[in-house]
Formats: sequence, C-alpha cells, structure tokens
Amino acid sequence: KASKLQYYNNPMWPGETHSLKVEKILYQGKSPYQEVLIFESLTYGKVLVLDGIVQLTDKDECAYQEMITHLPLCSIPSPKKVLVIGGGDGGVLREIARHGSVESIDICEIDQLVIDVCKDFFPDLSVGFKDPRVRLHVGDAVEFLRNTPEGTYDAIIVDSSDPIGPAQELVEKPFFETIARALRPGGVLCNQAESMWLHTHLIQDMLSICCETFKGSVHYAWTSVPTYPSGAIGFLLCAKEGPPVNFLAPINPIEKLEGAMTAGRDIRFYNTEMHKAAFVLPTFAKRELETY
Ligand code: AAT
Repeated sequence: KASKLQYYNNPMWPGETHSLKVEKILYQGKSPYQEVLIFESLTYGKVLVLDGIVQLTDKDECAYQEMITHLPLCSIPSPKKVLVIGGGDGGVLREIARHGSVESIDICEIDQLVIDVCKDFFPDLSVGFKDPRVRLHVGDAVEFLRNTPEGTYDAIIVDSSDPIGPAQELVEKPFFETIARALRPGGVLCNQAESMWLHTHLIQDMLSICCETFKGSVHYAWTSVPTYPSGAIGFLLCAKEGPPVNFLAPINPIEKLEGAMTAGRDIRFYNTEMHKAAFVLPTFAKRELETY
C-alpha cells in the first residue's frame, strides 16, 4: 500500500525502482526485525522480500548463493569449519553441503520468521537445514561473533541484508574485527558487498576497513543477479594473515570435488571460469576500487 513515491525513495538506490508482476501474495507478516513478504511472480517464480527489498527469487537465487559460497570455499584447500551469517532461507547451507571436506556448518540468523516461512515456501533452499552438519543459532551476528573463540573457522560467509535495519552494524569496523578474530590464520571471509553501479562509497569504506583488518589479501568480485538493484551484486573476499590465499585462481576447484556439481540440485551458475571472471572489473570500478 506504499505510495509510488516511497518506492522511488529507498536511500540505497534513490530515484529508481524495479518491479515484478505479482501473480499471488503467498505470505505477509511482520517479525520484531522486519516486514516479510512472499509472492508468486509472473516470470521469476516465488520471491522473498524483506522490508520492501527483494532478497531472492526462484529463478536467479542460484547466481547469488552459488557465488557467495563457492568463491571462498573453492579458494582454500579442504575447508572444515564454516560459519554463515544471515542466510535464513538455507540456500547458502545447501551450497556449502556440496563440499565433502566440511565437518561443521554454523549459521547465525537473527530472524526466526525468515527461517520458518522459507521452510514453508522455498523447499529448494531450506533443504540446506536438513544437512546433519548444520547447527542453527538464532540471534544477532554481532553478539554471536563477540562470543566466538579466536581461530574457530576456516571460512565465514556473510549473507546479510542491506545495511539499513538489522544488518546496519554488519558493515562497520568492529564487526570485521570480530570476524577476523573468529577466523584461523589463512581463513577466508566472503561478504555480500552491494553493487559497483550504485554503492561506490559504501564499497570503498568496506574495502578500506577490510584492508586494515585482514592482512592476507582483499578483493572485490561481482556477478549478475537480475532481480537485485542494478542487476549486479558484489562480494568482498578477504583472507586473514597466514597461509597465503590466491582468490583469483581456485585451488579447490568445484569440478574436481566428488559429486559436487550434481549433489542435491545440480549447480546452475558457478564454475571455475565464472570464479575467475568474477574478479575482472570494468575500468571505472578498477579506478574507484583497486587503489584500496
Ligand atoms: N540468501 C538470501 C539473501 C539475503 S537474506 C539476508 C538475511 O540476513 C535475512 O534473513 C536477515 O534476517 C539476516 N540478517 C540481517 N541482519 C542480521 C544480523 N544482524 N544477524 C544475523 N542475521 C541478520 C541477502 C540478500 C542481499 C540483498 C542485497 N540487496
């Protein structure tokens, strides 16, 4: 029922909007953290919307979930302990499960309602919760990481919403410091890092914080997700000081992992070429982001 003006006034992408034809509203509710909406669209299947912002659709979720997961996990040999922040839909868990080396998968999602409604409406994503290696923690990631012992994880994936609302603190320096502490030497972070078309300043801020915090290596990667604003989304890949990590050429290629391409649902988007290509930046983005 928001007025048209409100739709064009999101501070993350002022003056623009993107619309999908709604065939049927399947769920509408409000948690203590956000408004949750699920609808059936005409062309993208079911859509999950939080506080008016598209988080995923059936049609293009593969691009986001596969890239945010395999970019970090294919960059280190034999990942064992993995943490997911956010990701209550379960899609990233589904992707992590393809890695046979993984022994434990912790997930910290703030909103129980997101988990519950995704179990009802997105079975292809919430299937990720069925893996016996998964341990669910419902709570704020800031608090969770504060209590995580140093050096616990090989990889941390921050699959969080935009930094307005419950994810506000997840782009700030103290948060990145707790992530670095929670990683083992040479451990890796992959963080949802917005669009190079829209959020240069935010990305520059995150890059400069991460370069100070992670002494190993820091890179920006990006991919195409048609239903995210500007049709592109980026990822920040950071390695903690320790055994060197070369994100640009995967040391643990998915094609060589027993059954990984076909386990559960077939991989649709990620492959080693897409991995390498994700780090290739257009000239304007090179200029704006590579000095960091
Ligand atoms: N895989 C779907 C993509 C998402 S969902 C992001 C999730 O992060 C949401 O379920 C939200 O409840 C959770 N979240 C937000 N803040 C916190 C927090 N502080 N602690 C734990 N979980 C949190 C992201 C899509 C990105 C869209 C880009 N425009």
